[in-house]
Amino acid sequence: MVWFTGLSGAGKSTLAAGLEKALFERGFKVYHLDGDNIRNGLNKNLGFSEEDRTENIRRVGEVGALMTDAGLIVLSAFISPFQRDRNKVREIIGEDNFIEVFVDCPLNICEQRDVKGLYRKARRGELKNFTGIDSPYESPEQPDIHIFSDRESIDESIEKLLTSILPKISG
Ligand code: GGZ
Repeated sequence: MVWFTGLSGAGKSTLAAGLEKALFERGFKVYHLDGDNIRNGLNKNLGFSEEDRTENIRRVGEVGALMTDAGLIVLSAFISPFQRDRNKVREIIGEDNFIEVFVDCPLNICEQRDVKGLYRKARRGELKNFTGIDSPYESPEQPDIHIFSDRESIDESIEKLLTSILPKISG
């Protein structure tokens, strides 16, 4: 399971989608989990309190474990702000099958991008518990792969991901 973590707007879903395509083209059976297919369905009842985020990540980990068991390469793109929650998923999936990818982008750049206007809402107080504004994000200390999305092009980042991941999932 390839686990993307990072702030909203850092580029997790974009990179997961790009990696999904690159792996699919190489013949791998791959599935991409993110807010769109998880928070609108299985995790519909969860919000953004600390407890709900922890439960969100736990369920994604369990679903990822089942899909991994079924032989899929699972890519997940969730903020997953707490190190302990990411560590738990690593335990569920198993050390050998878990690759943590830190999509690192300074908060001010994510805020400038503000693709969905959520940072602006959070700054105005219209959206509570927003990661990076009034809810914490714990950066991974030792990610398996470290992407600097403010300095690397998407293609460069995908190349970096493939170089590191292909040897682990091939044969
Ligand atoms: C963070 C929020 C919030 C709050 C709504 N905090 O940029 P997006 O829009 O598409 O991605 C964000 C997504 C985060 O959901 P996750 O399931 O990845 O979060 S976690 O892992 O912490 O459980 C953002 C949107 O949901 N969003 N409210 N308060 N992001």
